[in-house]
Amino acid sequence: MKRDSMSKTVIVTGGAGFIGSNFIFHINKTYPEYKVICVDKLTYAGNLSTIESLLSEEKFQLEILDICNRDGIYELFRSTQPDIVVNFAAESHVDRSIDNPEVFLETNIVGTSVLLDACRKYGVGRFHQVSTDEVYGDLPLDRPDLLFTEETPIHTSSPYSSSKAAADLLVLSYGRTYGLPVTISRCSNNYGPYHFPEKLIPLMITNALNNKSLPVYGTGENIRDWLYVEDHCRAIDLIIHNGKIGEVYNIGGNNEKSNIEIVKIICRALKKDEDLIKFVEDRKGHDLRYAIDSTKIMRQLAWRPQVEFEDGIRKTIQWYVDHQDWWKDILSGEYVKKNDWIIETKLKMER
Ligand code: NAD
Ligand code: TDX
Repeated sequence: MKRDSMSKTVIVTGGAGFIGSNFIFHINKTYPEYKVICVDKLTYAGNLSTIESLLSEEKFQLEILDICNRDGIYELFRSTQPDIVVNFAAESHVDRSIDNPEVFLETNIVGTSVLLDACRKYGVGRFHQVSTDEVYGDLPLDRPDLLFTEETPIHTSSPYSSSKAAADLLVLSYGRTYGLPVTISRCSNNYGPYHFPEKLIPLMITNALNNKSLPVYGTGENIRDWLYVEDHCRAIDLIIHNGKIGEVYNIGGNNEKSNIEIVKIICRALKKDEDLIKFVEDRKGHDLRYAIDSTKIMRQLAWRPQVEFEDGIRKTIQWYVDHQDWWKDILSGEYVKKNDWIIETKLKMER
């Protein structure tokens, strides 16, 4: 990867969550001269123990802040003058959006608009929106020839995907109307370390390790295109440094698997009986299949997924076996107390 010798200040929102934390580790390793400011509200999905090792680093700053807090965000941008903003902060779980859409509209749409306004006001050089393949809706199961391209019309199914699509449209409109230097990436399903155990892969691994049942929605035939989280992080790195302003980039693993296949792979790897699998009521509006055509980012930015699914899923399962404290603290709710403790001790001492 081409290294940019100039030091930059990068704001990463949602950095205490799954992909945001992996992205901060990636930037920290690849560009040690960069200053990273993690902005996170610490919703149920934010976990400071994930990024605890960074808190004592000189080039890392943590701001416990809601992206919807306009005054707070403006003050942060004024005082730190970021070069690049990468927006991961979001409500990200489809099932929660079906139960309670409102907070999705607040964070995913209003929050994004606050960040865009801050970028305008303080002349930020690049705003990158981390979006999702779910904005394209779904594809039929019996047409493997069809893939989402960047030209596929937006056609959302859930309150979550609708809120992400609305944010994408806002981002593009700020590019056109105000000339804001924006880019968007739309990625397929990620997996890897620090994935919150409400999502399919970590839920199945942690339930299997606890000998609990494995709830598969509907028939389990729905298909997702899985990408190892580090490959997603490398793609975003390439886009923020070399991507064309105003462009949308699809990112996918070219690795389609049905949900039931995934669950059986996990059972085999952990030597658990498939009797643990329980078919349960289907998700409302359940998207059938996602499949991404990544030709554009491969051609323009020479990105390729580097982690084969067999390796990635083996590493991921092993990570959950080796880091039981991390996810058991989440299941027990202890991580919320640990967040408070880290804020009280480490964060206050740093200041
Ligand atoms: P996550 O739920 O694990 O993390 C979200 C983080 O955002 C948490 O740390 C949370 O505390 C923080 N946050 C939520 N609301 C906030 C607010 N109002 N202000 C500040 N911080 C707030 O999510 P993830 O899976 O890491 O997803 C990150 C981004 O990537 C999201 O924008 C999501 O839409 C997108 N995405 C995810 C996937 C995937 O497979 N997980 C795939 C494609 C795109
Ligand atoms: O218990 C479950 N049983 C089950 O069968 C859960 C939690 C999920 N599923 C199914 C639903 C989906 O078909 O597994 C598939 C994956 O579900 P999730 O892990 O909830 O992911 P998905 O809905 O595909 O959305 C994910 O990818 C796109 C992320 O959560 C989004 O943030 C991202 O935009």
